[in-house]
Amino acid sequence: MPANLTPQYLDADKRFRQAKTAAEKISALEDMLALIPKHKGTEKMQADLKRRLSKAREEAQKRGKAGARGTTYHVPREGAGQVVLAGPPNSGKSTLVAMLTNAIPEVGDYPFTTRKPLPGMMDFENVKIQLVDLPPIAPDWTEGWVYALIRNADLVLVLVDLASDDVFEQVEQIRSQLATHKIQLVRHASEDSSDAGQITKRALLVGNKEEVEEPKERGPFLAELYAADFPVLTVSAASGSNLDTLRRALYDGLGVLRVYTKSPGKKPEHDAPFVLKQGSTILDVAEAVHKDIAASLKFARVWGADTFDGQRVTRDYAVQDGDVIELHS
Ligand SMILES: Nc1nc2c(ncn2[C@@H]2O[C@H](COP(=O)(O)OP(=O)(O)OP(=O)(O)O)[C@@H](O)[C@H]2O)c(=O)[nH]1
Ligand SMILES: [Mg+2]
Repeated sequence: MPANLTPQYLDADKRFRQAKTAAEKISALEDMLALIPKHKGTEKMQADLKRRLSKAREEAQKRGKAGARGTTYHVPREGAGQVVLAGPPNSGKSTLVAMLTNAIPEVGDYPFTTRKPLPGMMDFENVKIQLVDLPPIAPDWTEGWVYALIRNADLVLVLVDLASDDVFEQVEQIRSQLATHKIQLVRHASEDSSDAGQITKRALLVGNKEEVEEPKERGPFLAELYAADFPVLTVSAASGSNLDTLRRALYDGLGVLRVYTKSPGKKPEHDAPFVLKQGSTILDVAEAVHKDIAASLKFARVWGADTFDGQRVTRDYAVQDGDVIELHS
C-alpha cells in the first residue's frame, strides 16, 4: 500500500465508489489522478487510474449525448446581471468569488476543486451583481452544463493565472474550447452573430495572482496582447488588490444603466434604481415600473446629464445612466 494518500484523495476515492452516473465516476477519477502523490510507489496506481478513466470516458461517449447529459444545473439570474467565471483549474475563481460576494465556495491548491456552480451576490454602489463560480475549463474534460451556463450568462469573466508560465496559453485554451462549443468571446454585445447555434458573449479578461507574478511583465503584456479583444485587468484575489476596479469593470461589462423614478414634487429614491439595458427608452422604464403605467403613459420629465432639469420628453427618449424620471400618464 503506497504511503501518503491525502484526505482529499481518499475523499475522491469515496466519491468514485458512491458515483451513480458516468459523469460522476469520471470526475471522481480525474480528481484521484490529480491528487495521487506522484512517486515510484504509486506508479501502478496511477496507471490503473488512467486506464479506468479512459474506459469510463469511452463508455460515456458510447452512450452518446443522453449519457453525457447526466447532471444539469440552472442558476436563476438575480440582481443587475449574471457574470460567470471561466478559467483553467487553480486560477483562483473560487477565491475571487469568496472575496467579492457573500458566497463561501471551496478553495483548494489542487485542480478541480469546484464541481458545481455556486452563485453569490456582489455589491457595486447601489446595485447587486450575481457572480457564478464554475468548475474549471480543462482540455480533457469539461461537463456540458458548464457551457450551457456560459451561454446563458450576461458576461464572462475569464480568469487566468499570472503565476503560471502558461498564462497566455490559458487564454487561448479557454477561447478555443468555448469556440468549439460555438461560443465566441467578444468585447461588445453588438458584435452578436446571427448564425444558428453560434453565439457571442461579452467577456472581460482578468489576470489573477498579480502579487506573485514572475516575471513581473506578464500582467502588462497580457493587457497589451489582448487590449483589442477584451477589457483586460490584473488583480490579486488573495490580497484584494485592484478589486474595486474589477467591480466597476464588471458593472460596465454588463451593458446596463440605472435610472430613478420619482413622483411630482417628491425626491427620487436613490437607493432603489431600476436597472435596464443600455439603449432603453422611457417606455421601457414605464414597463419596468408597471404595465398599466406603460399603457397610459403620456410623457415624462427627466433630470439628467443630457437634459435640462425637468425636461419634457416623449416615450421613445433613450434614457442615460443616472437619469431621474417622472412618469406622467
Ligand atoms: N498567491 C495567490 N494565490 C491565490 C490567489 N488566488 C487564489 N490563490 C490560490 O490558488 C489556489 C487555487 O484557488 P481556487 O480559488 O481554488 O482556484 P479555482 O480556479 O477555483 O480552482 P478550480 O476550482 O480547481 O478550478 C488556492 O491555493 C488559492 O489560495 C492570489 O491572488 N494569489
Ligand atoms: Mg474553484
